[in-house]
Amino acid sequence: MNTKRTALITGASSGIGMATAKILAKNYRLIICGRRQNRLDELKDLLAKETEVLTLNFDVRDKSSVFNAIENLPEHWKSIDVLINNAGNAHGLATFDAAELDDLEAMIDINVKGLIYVSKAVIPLIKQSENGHIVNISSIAGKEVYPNGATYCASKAAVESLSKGMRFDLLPFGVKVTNVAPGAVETEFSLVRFKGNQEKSDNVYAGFEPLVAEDIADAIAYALNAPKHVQIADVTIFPRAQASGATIYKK
Ligand code: 8X3
Repeated sequence: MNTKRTALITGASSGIGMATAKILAKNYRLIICGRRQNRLDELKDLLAKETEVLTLNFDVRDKSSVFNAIENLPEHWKSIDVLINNAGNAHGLATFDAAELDDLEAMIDINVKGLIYVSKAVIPLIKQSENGHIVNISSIAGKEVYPNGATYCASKAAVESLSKGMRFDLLPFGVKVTNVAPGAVETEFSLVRFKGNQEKSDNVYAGFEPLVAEDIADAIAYALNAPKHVQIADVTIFPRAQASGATIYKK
């Protein structure tokens, strides 16, 4: 009999996913998922003294890998209480007409379709839990559109709708759904958005104090730790210097 609840985290090999794994390790067994097995192994080694950890190596875009991984979970791991849909990223920051179609497709494939695949695979297990909870990592970009971000914003607006829709549909099963919408968080996010251009990435976070991944992990832990009758539906988190997706006060 497992005494700890089990949380599955996508995109756990860096940023918000990794910070969330670290903060949840105290109270949860963890299934950490990502594309970079070496990073997952390092995180597993780091957390091994605190909790039991299983790594799953898949790309959320790859539908059959996602379903295979979940369907073939070891028996001992077939009870999942919490799903953190964190995997997601931005590719490029360009006007819609100039943006590369491959970049736009990647954002829809990862942020929207990937989240749907993982959720469809994991929800049958979550429904069995007495404490089912899904946390979807959206973005301020899901609530507001900013220039050069049409498709990224559209992908995160889809996450917002999926959070609301899942909340309706999972009511009969007592599954809580929390939507977390961060503003500027300094992670690998901008480095990926700018395809490895460190200078452009650094510039996004220059002149103000951005959020760090742990700030978002703290909010996730807060939502998960709320009393059983309390459902934190939506959390928007900005750095102190931010007031909208496109408004950051830089010194
Ligand atoms: C990340 C935040 O403002 O760059 O989703 O879209 S933002």
